[in-house]
Amino acid sequence: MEQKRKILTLCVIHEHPRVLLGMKKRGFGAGRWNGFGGKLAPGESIEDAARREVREEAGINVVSLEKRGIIEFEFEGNPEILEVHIFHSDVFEGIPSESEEMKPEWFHKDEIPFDTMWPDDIYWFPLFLEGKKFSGRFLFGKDDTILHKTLSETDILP
Ligand code: 8OG
Repeated sequence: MEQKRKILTLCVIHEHPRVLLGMKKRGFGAGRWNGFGGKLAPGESIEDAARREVREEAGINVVSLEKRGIIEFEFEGNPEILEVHIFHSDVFEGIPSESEEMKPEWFHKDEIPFDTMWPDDIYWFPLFLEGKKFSGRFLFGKDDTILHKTLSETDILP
């Protein structure tokens, strides 16, 4: 079966010791806290898409931006692969504000609401908060249960 790959961005603002997450109000992942991100616009680079999505969803401009991870997500019975590029930012301009898609809120790094986040986040967030780079793959089954996972630290990210 041919596998279709879709590239997505995800940016987490980490102003130590606090982390900015948004409650996703609609669409894929609604009802979950997450970083800010989404699909690339035609012709857009991955980094430009990451900046644009944070601006649109949280009303702020990221000044620093560092890629920290790439994770591939697959859903059983669906040939599509979601390739999510995860970015860290600790310098931004503006005040986070609610958008049609996201309601931003700060969380202390020890109080991240993993039970209302994607179930894979609990595995990679600690690496992210420690400043590590990582790559991995998660296969989800029914009700977003994790059927298979690989996750490892890496020095190089494309
Ligand atoms: O454009 P849209 O809102 O559908 O983009 C989906 C966002 O969700 C995008 O930022 C990537 C992100 N995302 C996934 N899967 C997962 C996941 O398993 N964990 C987290 N934290 N984010 C995810 O697509």
